Amino acid sequence: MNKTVAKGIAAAAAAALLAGCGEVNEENTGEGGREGGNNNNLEVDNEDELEEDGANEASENEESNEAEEAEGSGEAAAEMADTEGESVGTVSFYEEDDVVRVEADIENVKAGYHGFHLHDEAVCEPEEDFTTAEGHYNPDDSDHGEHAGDMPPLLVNEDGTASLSFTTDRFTIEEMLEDEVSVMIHEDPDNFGHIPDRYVSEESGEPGPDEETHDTGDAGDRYACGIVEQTS
Ligand SMILES: [Cu+2]
Repeated sequence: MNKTVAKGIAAAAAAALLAGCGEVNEENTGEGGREGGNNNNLEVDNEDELEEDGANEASENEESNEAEEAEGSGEAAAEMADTEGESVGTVSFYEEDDVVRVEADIENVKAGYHGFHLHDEAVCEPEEDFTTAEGHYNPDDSDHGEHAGDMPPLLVNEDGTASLSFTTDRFTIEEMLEDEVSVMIHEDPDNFGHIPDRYVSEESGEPGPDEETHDTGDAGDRYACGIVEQTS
């Protein structure tokens, strides 16, 4: 895949989008958000820890991690924090044969379905409502629903917790780390671009999904963000 070129095309094409998932902001250092509240109050669940990652033993419910790397139990992980800087859990990534297993262990999020994606930049800036994480991770310049970073929605229970485990062959851990991406939890459900033709967009006047839906899945504001970091 020619990610650099595809990313450039996607960025240019999406430049005029509204706020939300697809908003693209050209300037980005890839580093600015690293201290955006992602490293505190980590709650690490080591039940699924892999054998080669012995360093995290007995760190369950550990509360103080000062500027350390994410301590999820996978080969990569994102410590998720909301716009107030409060921890909302961890998303871990494991290499598994030819796929990547993604495990989300989430808390303190409002009940219901939430759009759940990889976004293009490893930047989580709450003061920017996480918009500087850019649009969905989409190295192939696809429409929403087919973005590499489109993941199954989070279903959050009444007590604010969610647990999700699935596999995907749309990216590898190596690609994620190389391309520097973030994980995003949105306020609203994701429609995956599934808008039947009997619906006509007010924006475009055309039936079916409009450009914003194609880019964002209409998942609304960005609720929590976490930078994907290597853990082993
Ligand atoms: Cu998103």
